[in-house]
Amino acid sequence: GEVQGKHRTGYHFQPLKNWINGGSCRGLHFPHSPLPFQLRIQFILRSYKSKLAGPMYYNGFYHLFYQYNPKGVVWGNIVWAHSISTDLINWTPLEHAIYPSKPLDINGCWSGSATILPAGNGPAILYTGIDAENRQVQNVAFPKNLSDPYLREWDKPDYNPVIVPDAGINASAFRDPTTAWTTADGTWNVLVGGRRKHRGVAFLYRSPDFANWTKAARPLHSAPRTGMWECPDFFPVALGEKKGMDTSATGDGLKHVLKVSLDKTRYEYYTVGRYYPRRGRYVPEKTSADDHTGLRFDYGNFYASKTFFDPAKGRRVLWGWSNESDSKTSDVPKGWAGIQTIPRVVWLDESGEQLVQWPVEELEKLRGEKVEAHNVELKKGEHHEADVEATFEVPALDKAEQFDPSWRDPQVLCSQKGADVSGGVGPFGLWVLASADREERTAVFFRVFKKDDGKLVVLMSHDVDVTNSPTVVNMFEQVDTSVVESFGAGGKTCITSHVYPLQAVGDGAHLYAFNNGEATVNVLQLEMWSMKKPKMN
Ligand code: DQQ
Repeated sequence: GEVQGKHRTGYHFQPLKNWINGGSCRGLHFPHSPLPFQLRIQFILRSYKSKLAGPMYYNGFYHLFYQYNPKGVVWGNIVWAHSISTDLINWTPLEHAIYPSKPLDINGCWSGSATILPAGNGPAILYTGIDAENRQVQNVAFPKNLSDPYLREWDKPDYNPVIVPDAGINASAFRDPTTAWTTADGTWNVLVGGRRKHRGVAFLYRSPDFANWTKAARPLHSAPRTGMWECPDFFPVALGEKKGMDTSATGDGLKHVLKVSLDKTRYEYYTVGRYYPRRGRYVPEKTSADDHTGLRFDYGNFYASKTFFDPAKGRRVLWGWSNESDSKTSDVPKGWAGIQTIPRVVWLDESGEQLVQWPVEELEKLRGEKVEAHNVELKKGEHHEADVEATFEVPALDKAEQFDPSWRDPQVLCSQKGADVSGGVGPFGLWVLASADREERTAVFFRVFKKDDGKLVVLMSHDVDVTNSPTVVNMFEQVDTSVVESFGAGGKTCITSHVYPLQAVGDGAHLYAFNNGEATVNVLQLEMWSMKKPKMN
């Protein structure tokens, strides 16, 4: 692991305040506990300022469009900035793709999505314009010149806006069109996020030609008391296969996923369900809680995510935006900042009930020197310096603590049973971004419990322990942010955290394996690589 120093100008810093107030402990249960415990942890490089608008792959290039304020350090003046890449890792910036230019988007070009049109007709972008009356309207844009491999310039046809809020729609809660998909007769379908009182809504619109859109009689889906649904994402996933599917794919061998970003709580949840194209309805399965208590892509700092189908590698790629806080008072000292997480491949788990995520393989290009450790035995209280793909094995589980059925919220449990609270089986795991004296450290760890029926429950957590005080923001000018992204249980449980160490930076950043539980744990394998710097804009 490596903490990157400041690597380009115009790079704003983030204070400690919000991150510390934001809670440092997160976790959850794995419904099915796999053994041995596999864990992949990444210290990733800060990659982008600001948040995602719409990613896509077209003609050999990955395009990242993101919400950006060219004028200042706070959210505002939103345009679609544009970078391209051939490998999702090294990025080249281009001129802004979409920016306020007409009454239909003069107050901002907000989130949306790209759709690749069939028959060589290139990509189209649907995005939310904030119009001259401050209404949220949906506009379409096309590349000015399809033979430009970079697709630098985008045109907004005069027939825009293509979707306006009708009398039944709240014009300030109507945004973020999805990637469009086709149904049987070639009809286009798209979702727009919204809210009716406290009910979150995914409005459905249909079009024969991508230009004329009509609202369906009923929304595709909605759920009570979830508030505004921002950045909806709706896509098919293959049954029993890792391969990704085009957004328009249909058939028996698939299910659908609906993800929404909750403005109210600033986190995302998804359901797995069935899509009925003719009825224009999506029905989550019983195993998918649909009241925002269910599954999340990530239990850490992760929002406004999007997926896209990558035909070059036959995979669906998920990208999230990670930011500390949306509050203006903190944005000012912190600067306009935010991170795109490393893109993750996403597919349906064998159970067909939840998604699995794993960082794109291209990330491995950045791997430098490798360090390996095998079969290290960790007795209680022991720690070994190492640096990160780790596999732990617990030979005997009889010391597992009893699971109290009243424990409902893994985050609460995690805050009571942190990495230093000794237990039966676990806590064991890794301290990352740790100073040599381990005063500063972020624990990524497991703890195993036994239920009355003999089943095991595993808690995976991040526990951040940074000794510096939030009042010394100015001292950190030289230090870059680090992000810890963890993928547990082969990618079923993901946690993203921001960590702001004072000592544990550069050569001062260490990694240790630790065990604070009674049961001995074997580190079957621990591999670690230093990470090289990509070309980042
Ligand atoms: N941010 C965008 C909106 C979206 C929200 C504006 C997500 O389109 O709803 O920058 O954080």
